[in-house]
Amino acid sequence: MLIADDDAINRQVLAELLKPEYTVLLAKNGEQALERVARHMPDLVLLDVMMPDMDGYEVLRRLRGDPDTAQTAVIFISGMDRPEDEANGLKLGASDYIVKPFNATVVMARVALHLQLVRQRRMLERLANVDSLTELANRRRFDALFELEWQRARRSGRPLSLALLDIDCFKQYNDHYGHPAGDRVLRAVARAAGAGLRRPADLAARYGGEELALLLPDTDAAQAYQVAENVRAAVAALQIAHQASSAGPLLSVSIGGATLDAHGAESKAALFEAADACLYRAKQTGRDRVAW
Ligand code: GH3
Ligand code: MG
Ligand code: MG
Ligand code: MG
Repeated sequence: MLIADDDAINRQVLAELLKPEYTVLLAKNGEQALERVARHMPDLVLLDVMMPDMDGYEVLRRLRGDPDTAQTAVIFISGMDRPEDEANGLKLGASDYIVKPFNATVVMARVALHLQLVRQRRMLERLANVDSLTELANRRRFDALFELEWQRARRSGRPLSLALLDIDCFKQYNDHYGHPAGDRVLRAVARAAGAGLRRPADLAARYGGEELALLLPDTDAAQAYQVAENVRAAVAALQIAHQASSAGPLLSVSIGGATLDAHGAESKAALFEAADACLYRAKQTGRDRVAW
């Protein structure tokens, strides 16, 4: 956690209290607090209100204004002890407000409580956005990011590529090797898809049962085709036996993709349908291939 206070004694007292249990970073002014939060992403910030140059309110406002730190838990710790001050701090988005001089036991208890809330929020976010079988982004997360990237691509005129992957003859795989073995294959394919992505903004998601979606912002058709082909080849290289397959002796995937070009007029749904039509074509023309 980060302790931000312009008073050296306050910093020291709080640090000595918290250090036995937590990793503690210190900041002696608002600028330093913002810089350390951005760099270390602490779970919790204990933030003094009255500081020269940039006060705690302004620090909190800036943290909330940056998407990376908008969720960071902040507890004000201040000598301003009027109820209005406390209410105002909470209204600005602080998680809690502790009045100085503080009671050490109460500070410890509140810090522990807020860190537990942080952990719970992270767990909820994970449950809402991550597919538990494959650990990839789930359908909900995909839909949200597809909308976001679609809007972004329309604004910027940059290309946006979408690829849909479907495991070949997977029903036969389940029938022959059993559902638990099928689940293991699904996980292996998901890992291969995730490993095939090249940029932080690229997303691999589990779209449906054994269908994955690759969302590739700022990626033109030629580049995206290459990513899809790498993923297809990576799955083939796993050399998973599929004796019951009508497509070949090894497990394979088919991938269909489409690209929104600069200022293209298509809708989001049309981009998806175009990728889906290419997936259908990849299946029709023999599977284990990419169609764009
Ligand atoms: P195709 O090559 O045409 O895609 O043939 P397919 O047999 O793969 O056909 P389809 O894509 O329609 O079949 C989906 C199969 O995927 C059926 C279903 O049992 C299986 N499946 C979907 N989700 C899961 C899962 O979570 N685990 C396992 N083991 N199987 C799944
Ligand atoms: Mg102060
Ligand atoms: Mg399918
Ligand atoms: Mg399939």
